[in-house]
Amino acid sequence: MRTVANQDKSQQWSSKMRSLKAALVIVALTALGPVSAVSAEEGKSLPMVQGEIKKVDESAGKMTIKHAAIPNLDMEAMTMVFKASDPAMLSQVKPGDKIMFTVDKVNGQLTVMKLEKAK
Ligand SMILES: [Cu+2]
Repeated sequence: MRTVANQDKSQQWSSKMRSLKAALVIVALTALGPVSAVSAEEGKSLPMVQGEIKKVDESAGKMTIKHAAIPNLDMEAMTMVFKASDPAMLSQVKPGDKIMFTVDKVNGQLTVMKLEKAK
């Protein structure tokens, strides 16, 4: 009797371990999923930069921004023109708006990659 009971317990135990392992695999896959999605979307993580919109030129697809230092471009604070990576950005802002944005060099042009209004 005793032996049978012990065998039962060990079978239960190993089946618990199996489901635990399965759960861990699922957790690991779930954790990896969003990370790879983000890196595929953004390519690389760019630092957010503070700025203020000075001018919006929708026909040229550009905007003038008074910006803080841009670490990834090794650039000091100044006012300059940037290309918009998405034309929709230009209709979201107007001169005087305080923004947070990221910049990268795309085909040799300094381009706003991400833009959001600062709160
Ligand atoms: Cu600049």
